[in-house]
Amino acid sequence: MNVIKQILAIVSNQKEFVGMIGNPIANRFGLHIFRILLSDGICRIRTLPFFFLERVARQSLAKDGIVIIENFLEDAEFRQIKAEVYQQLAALPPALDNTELGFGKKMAHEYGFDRYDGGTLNRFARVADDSATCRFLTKNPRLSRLTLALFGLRNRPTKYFTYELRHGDESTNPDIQKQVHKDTFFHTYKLWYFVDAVTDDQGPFAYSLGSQRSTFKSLSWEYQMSCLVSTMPSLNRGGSFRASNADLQHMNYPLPCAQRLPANTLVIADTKGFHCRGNGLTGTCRIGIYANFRPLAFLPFFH
Ligand SMILES: O=C(O)CCC(=O)C(=O)O
Ligand SMILES: [Fe+2]
Repeated sequence: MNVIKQILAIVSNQKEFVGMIGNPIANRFGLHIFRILLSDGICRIRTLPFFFLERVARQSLAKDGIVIIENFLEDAEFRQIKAEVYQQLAALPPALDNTELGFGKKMAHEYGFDRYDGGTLNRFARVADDSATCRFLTKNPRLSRLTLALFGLRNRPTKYFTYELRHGDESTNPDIQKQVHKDTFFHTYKLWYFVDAVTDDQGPFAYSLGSQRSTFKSLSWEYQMSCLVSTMPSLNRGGSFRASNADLQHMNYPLPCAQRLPANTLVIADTKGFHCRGNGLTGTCRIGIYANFRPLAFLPFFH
């Protein structure tokens, strides 16, 4: 029974290097690389039926790993959503104080949940069915075309949250999302719709363009990392590998590029690629709508 479970783990989304996934011999034989290449292939099959939709966005995601659409909504829609987002966030009870160092646990509340990444506070509040956000954004027909074309997944309005990110003090409790990393070994997607301009003060999302594409050099780095973390239990086995600037250079990937953007911009990123959160001013907020679409890495259809 346990053997079957371990084998099934290989074709699951598990990214932590524990059990079979963290087996040093299996990784020496290339298990991690096998999972990357197989999930890359499955991802192509998943999006294939929608090849005729959103050609420009699809090309941009395939090339750069990120799609940026400025002026995504009509001005009147954008203004309504912005007002609604501010109203909703202002009505939330104050966030609990942070008592932990590092990546915090999800703190569930009736409005959604809060989470600290080091000193950075993330507040996620569910989007109501009768809201302007739902009418104009989460049920937007173009967004439905984009999720099909880019992820091969049906858009689901319940995935979206009103989102406030408040930067903490890096010197007392550093935010590990500010180190360059990849979220997973397979293609997975995050989406932000910003209701304010994002400048350096707000700590813009930064992305290493093209780093979602597997290359010989990136796979050889992944191979070394997989052997390293599976043989040294003291290392972080979370599977969201961190990369130094030297690592990126070695893989021929550019350094992450900060996405300073105007309000009313939609950003979709494949967070298999290397990225990080910019270091914003302590106490400054980045506000908008957020969604995380994580496909089943080894299942092309029927999500
Ligand atoms: O907030 C950001 O800019 C990105 C944080 C991050 O690394 C993530 O959500 O995966
Ligand atoms: Fe990330």
